Amino acid sequence: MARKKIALIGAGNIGGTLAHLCALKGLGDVVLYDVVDGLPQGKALDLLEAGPIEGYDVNLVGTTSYTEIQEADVCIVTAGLARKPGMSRDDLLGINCKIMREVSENIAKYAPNSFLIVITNPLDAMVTLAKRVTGFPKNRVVGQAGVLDSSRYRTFIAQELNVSVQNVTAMVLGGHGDDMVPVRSYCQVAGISIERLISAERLEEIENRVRQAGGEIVALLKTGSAFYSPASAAIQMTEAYLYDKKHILPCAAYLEGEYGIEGVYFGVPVSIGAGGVERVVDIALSDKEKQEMQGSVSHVQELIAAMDNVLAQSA
Ligand code: TXD
Repeated sequence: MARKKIALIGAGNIGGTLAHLCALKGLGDVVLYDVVDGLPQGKALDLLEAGPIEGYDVNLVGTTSYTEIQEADVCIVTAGLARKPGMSRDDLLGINCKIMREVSENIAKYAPNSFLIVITNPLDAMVTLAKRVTGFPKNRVVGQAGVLDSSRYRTFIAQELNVSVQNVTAMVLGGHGDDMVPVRSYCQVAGISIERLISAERLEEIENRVRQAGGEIVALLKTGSAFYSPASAAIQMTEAYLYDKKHILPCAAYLEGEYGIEGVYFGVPVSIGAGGVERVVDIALSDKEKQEMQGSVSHVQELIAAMDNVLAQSA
């Protein structure tokens, strides 16, 4: 059977880490694309030369030409600017809109049957634009944010209780902004409700740290944003698709009435398998969580309106 082909659009910090993980896990042949000549070629060659040591046989190609992504099975987009200290994700809207439009046109042209995962910020707007421009059905366009935000929640809970991260299940839903929704009622440690283990006040502090966790890393790095963990998150989604896992993961999915939300991309639990986003999983939320979801949807809708303005001005 031929190896799968994974196209990584953007060969920066996340793109390079994605390529490394794809190779280490043997997910398929990798094409790294970027507009900066030399960057994708250099990273691909470097990774290829690690192959004999790590024992992977996958091929890695770096390119500035979209023809190389021809017939890719999966496209993961990280092309665009990343945050610097003092910037919100929404500040990236203007510049990343233009980049996402160009990237999406080329994906539609060269990899029309691919499963498309968007990572570029502001995530909820960028994934919306990718769906519009590619014209792909909603099951083949998904945004990565919730897997990462949930992993941050799980990390902090595991640290707090000094237990294995593998014992902690948690979900963060909603938009990928500071008003994201850590769903406390579904957070468990070895099946035990988190509310039995940590006080409400302390949980509030931990959840606030989750909401600010992206900014915490930006403030430390000073020149960019998190990249190891966002890459791991997108790879988990890629594996769910390639191995038809039906893995339930929190992702930005296009909603048509689910959770009472119509016509926007929003972070909800979905099942990912060979059909892409195969279904949205409906979970009962507390009144407080429902209210927080509403607040977060309003923010996403404002972001989309701002994006439409930017697009109208540049048309
Ligand atoms: O969970 C999440 N969704 C995120 C998203 C978590 C962390 C960071 N997130 C966002 O991902 C971040 O705000 C950025 O918008 C993207 C990519 O982050 P990364 O850290 O990889 O940024 P880099 O290192 O700056 O890499 C971006 C690359 C860089 O090499 C540029 O040359 C390239 O994008 N770029 C392009 N590639 C292709 N096509 C075009 N037009 C283009 N323009 C820039």
